[in-house]
Amino acid sequence: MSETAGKPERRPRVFSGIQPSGTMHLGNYLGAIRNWVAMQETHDCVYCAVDLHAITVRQKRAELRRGTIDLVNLMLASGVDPDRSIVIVQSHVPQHSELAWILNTITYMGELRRMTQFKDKTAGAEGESIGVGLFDYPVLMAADILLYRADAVPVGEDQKQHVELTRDLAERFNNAFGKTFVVPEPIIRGKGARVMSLDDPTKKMSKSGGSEAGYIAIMDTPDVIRRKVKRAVTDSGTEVRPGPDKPALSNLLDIYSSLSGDTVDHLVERYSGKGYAQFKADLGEVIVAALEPIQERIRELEADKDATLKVLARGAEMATSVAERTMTRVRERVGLVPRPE
Ligand code: ATP
Ligand code: LTN
Repeated sequence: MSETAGKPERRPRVFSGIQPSGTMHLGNYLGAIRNWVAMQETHDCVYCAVDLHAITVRQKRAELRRGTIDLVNLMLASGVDPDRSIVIVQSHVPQHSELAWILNTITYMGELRRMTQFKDKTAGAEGESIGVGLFDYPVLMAADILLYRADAVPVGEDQKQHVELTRDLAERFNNAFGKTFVVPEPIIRGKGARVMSLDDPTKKMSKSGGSEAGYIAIMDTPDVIRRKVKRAVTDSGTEVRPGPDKPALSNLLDIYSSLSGDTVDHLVERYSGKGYAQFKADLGEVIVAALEPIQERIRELEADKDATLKVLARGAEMATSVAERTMTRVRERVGLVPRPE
């Protein structure tokens, strides 16, 4: 920790989460986890598998359990370092749910009704059968962030509205009850922020929508990866270049550039006159090479289940101590009688 005039400088805090609700893919890695790893250099970070968010959509018990551990293993294998960052499962720290309840009391129905994710997820469904958890999802997310007094929240574009609601709730609480929460900023990264589907470059690469051909799963074998890239849709013409008339190539070039570190301009030059086939063959190898060490590390973690559980036990302990400090203050501000010792 750096020191200024003898006083330890507080590094800005980060909180982010991913739902353990399906197969993790290259979009999750490039759009989220890789940035999480980088942010450890400059921030104190809390990274969370948000299982309570995942159950706003019905999950199968065994799959949720497995998916939660898989997600934590992916974080660790990608370089999230539990000696520097706090790694937790959301349900292990019950203060998340407690704060969500209190924030519910200052949240307006109208605000939640306006959330585009809620509108998207319930499009076409009858109001009678829409789960309250889905409606309340953003309030739990606000609780996640505010509990740790996070300054910054790295998220994809789709989550910006939820971080804005979090800011509004923090300010509303502070105004009503006295300064308690830090008002957090969203961090939306440009490159890799939106990896598009391989079979439809107008849609984001996604585990829930679309077919398996559209995404590269983190654990896809080299052969599957090569095949998916080879079959990825391309645009008309033969030139390897980005552009509004080339959504598929723009996406493939972005993926290549994000993983290899080459600039897109440099790649365009390298593949000038070479055609799509050569470019795709090379891109397949770039993805295989990038995922290989992560897959290897995941296999090691899977072989030593206790190691992951130890990380989570330590994470929950550290997180609880920060979260409980915030909650003590919140309960006091609201006027809840402290539990007698
Ligand atoms: P789904 O596929 O069901 O829509 P998801 O893959 O978006 O879900 P989330 O848990 O909602 O999964 O997102 C986890 C993180 O990964 C978020 O920060 C999100 O912005 C990021 N992310 C997901 N898909 C992509 C993508 N295609 N490109 C870039 N980032 C993505
Ligand atoms: N809603 C987010 C996941 C999430 C999150 C958070 C992200 C839950 N709590 C707190 C950042 C901070 C998503 O769907 N990607």
